[in-house]
Amino acid sequence: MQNKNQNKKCYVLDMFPYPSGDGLHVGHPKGYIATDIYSRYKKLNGFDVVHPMGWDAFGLPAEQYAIKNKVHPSISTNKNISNFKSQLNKINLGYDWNREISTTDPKFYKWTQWIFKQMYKKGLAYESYEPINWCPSCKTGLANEDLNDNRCDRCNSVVEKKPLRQWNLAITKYADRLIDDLDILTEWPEWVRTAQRNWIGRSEGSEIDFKIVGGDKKLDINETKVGGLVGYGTGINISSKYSFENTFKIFTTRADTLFGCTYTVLAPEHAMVREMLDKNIITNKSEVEKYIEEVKSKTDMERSAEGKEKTGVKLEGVSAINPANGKEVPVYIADYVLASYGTGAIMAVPAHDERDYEFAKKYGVEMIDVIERPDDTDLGKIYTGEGKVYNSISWADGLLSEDAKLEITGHVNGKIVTKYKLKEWVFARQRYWGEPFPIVFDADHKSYVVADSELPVLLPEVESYEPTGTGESPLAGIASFTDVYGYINDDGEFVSSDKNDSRAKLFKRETNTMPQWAGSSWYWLRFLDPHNDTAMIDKSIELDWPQVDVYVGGDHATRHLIYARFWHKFLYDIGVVSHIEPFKRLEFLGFILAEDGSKMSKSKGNTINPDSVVDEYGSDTFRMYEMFMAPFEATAVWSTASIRGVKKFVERATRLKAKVESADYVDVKCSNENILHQTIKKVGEDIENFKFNTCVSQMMICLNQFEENGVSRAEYADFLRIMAPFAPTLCAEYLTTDWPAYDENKLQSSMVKIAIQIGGKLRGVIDIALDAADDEVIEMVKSTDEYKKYVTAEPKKIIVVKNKIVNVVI
Ligand code: ANZ
Repeated sequence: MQNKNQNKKCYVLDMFPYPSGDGLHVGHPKGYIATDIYSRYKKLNGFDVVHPMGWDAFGLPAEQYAIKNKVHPSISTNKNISNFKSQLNKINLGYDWNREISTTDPKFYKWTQWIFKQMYKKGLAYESYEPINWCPSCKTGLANEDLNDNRCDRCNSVVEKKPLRQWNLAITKYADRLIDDLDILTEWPEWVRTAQRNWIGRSEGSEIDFKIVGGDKKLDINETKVGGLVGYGTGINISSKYSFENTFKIFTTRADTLFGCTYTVLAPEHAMVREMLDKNIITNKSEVEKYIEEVKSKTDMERSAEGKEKTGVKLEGVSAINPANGKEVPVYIADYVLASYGTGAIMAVPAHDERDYEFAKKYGVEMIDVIERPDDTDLGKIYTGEGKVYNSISWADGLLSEDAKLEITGHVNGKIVTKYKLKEWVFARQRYWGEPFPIVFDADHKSYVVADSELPVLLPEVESYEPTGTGESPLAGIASFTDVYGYINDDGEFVSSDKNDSRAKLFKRETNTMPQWAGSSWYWLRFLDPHNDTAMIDKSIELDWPQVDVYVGGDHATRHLIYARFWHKFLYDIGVVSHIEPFKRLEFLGFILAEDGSKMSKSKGNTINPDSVVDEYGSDTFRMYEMFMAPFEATAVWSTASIRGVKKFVERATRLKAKVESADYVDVKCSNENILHQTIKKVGEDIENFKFNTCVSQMMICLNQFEENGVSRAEYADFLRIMAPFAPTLCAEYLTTDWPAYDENKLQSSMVKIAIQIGGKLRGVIDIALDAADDEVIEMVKSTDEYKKYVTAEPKKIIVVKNKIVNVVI
């Protein structure tokens, strides 16, 4: 690619849509209009701009549409794409269609498969058999990111846990970098960065082993000798008293409070609970089983909701031993402890943890205070802050929390660990409409990636693409796809060959497909070099365009934007890209709501089709209205009354254009210099800052003044130049000319309007130089027709209020 100017490049990108069968409603193009204005503005300022559009066309939505409408997904997808495209063209969006891509195009997904292959080779893509989220209605496994409070993001069904053979991507290996590099993303909204930090959820803490004991008590000869205090430092092994002993790990961020632990909690799903039930160690078995059953229907979000009444059941017949002092404490199961976080077990410190406090109060568990409060905090109330340890043990008392965490963890042979809420990325889907994996298996189910010459692994045309629901992808039933003959080459990669080749063996292809998020995790790179057959992107092009300059969208604060950053960092690690972050600046748009203030959706029947709005009002009005409605990042409500107001403005601008073109000067009464230069400055700056609504209002102010004062052809041409990115139909001939420059000296008005008041009544206005001397002002007032008409005798007094008013007292 040739660059006009080595320094001035601008890559402006929209989050590309999935081409749904519903088409666009008026909420969708808001971001596209903004990027179009921004791109056109940058071009007018001499930038080499890349502004492409493409289609995120694989995945569940496209497939579900296809199933519902009984057409093959490839056919319906193509149809939907052409519908989207014509809708976008109708809004006069100047995309560079030479760069168009679709994630479903084998030429594109060849490289999606290639990236997966590189991840596999680096050990970042691996199979596992753990229970994963399973949507019973979509009949597929899902990643954590595909859930909203344990419900499927697509269909709202409560997901189940189902053990399934899976491909995982080791995104957790990148967790620290994904958090730490947020610091360089200074042009991202702060709330998105916070959302990502919380999603990744890094916690520094300690893992500490607790012994759990139960069952029959054996005779213990030592008990009396040590006065009941057994455990660490006493040389007595407490567990010898019981028939059952085991250990479980807890995760805590507050090891400094270990001496204040008065009970422990296992998540109801904890494996040790099951074990102890099965071995009849727990004596209130039916009560415990009942509680476990109740918890099953609750989502993690419900379970951890703040202020929710705490529930739980004490495990009778067992106790845990605090490793710091050997004290026996009760063991509970409670749903506020989640199986999916930390180790699924906690030490509870009711004196210093809110949830433990509520629980202990309800169930009458002891509280031990071990952190000194700052002076102004009431004793007796729970204190969750850090401070000085006391009430613990001589060597720990007096330490500050920070040091105590390390010391105490060390003393009980615990481990300092970092935990993340982020889970590995469950990457396989048991569906048809996705990228096939570049993986084959031998007879022993050993996996191999395919050689580059085998890419792309094409998605076969099939008759039946509906999900099987068995946990197998529909591809599993297609022998012509699954069965391949070939051999493993010197690089350990699979090469297909003739069945009769001496090296040939039968291999089976992976039949899962990749999730919808795969293609969108790198697509911005492909736009830069969409037709390259030998590389995903040419190295020199990548060096010229190392980052997307502005990325615009209204969704995916965490999901797509975390996946994309992860893949980009991986591509950086293997030398494909030269920057560690893909998106320099991020602009998040606010949604457009239906006229009644509710969310627009096909099912509610309250969507407005942009096609009909454009037919009625024209694309310029539609574009300007969407920008004018509200600040870009704010939610806005569609209003037919307001779009009419914008239409009037566009019509006035059109009429004035015709007038100016037919005569060089249109009734020029006074200079428009200030307003014009102010408008050039403001609109330019506001476009840079994505403040499009104030651009439009400034243009309205400017037009008002032109209409009042009259305007010269040259002045109006400048106005149309700044209006061109917004209204490219009306201003078509100005789209290729330069953005006008403003003159700093012309921003301040040199003239003022001064009102003439005669005998207490407003009689007229004069235009005069700013800060003119009083004599000069009086002179001018006296020469007006109004003065001659209303002042018949010598006035009593003439009072001049500088730059404002002249009061003639008669
Ligand atoms: C004892 C303690 C004392 C705690 C104290 C806090 C304050 P973050 O920051 O979110 O990582 N915890 C650990 N695993 C849990 C699970 N699976 N379900 C519910 N809660 C869990 O929080 C870590 C803290 O959350 C841990 O530190 C633990 O409570 C609790 F004064 O341990 B703490």
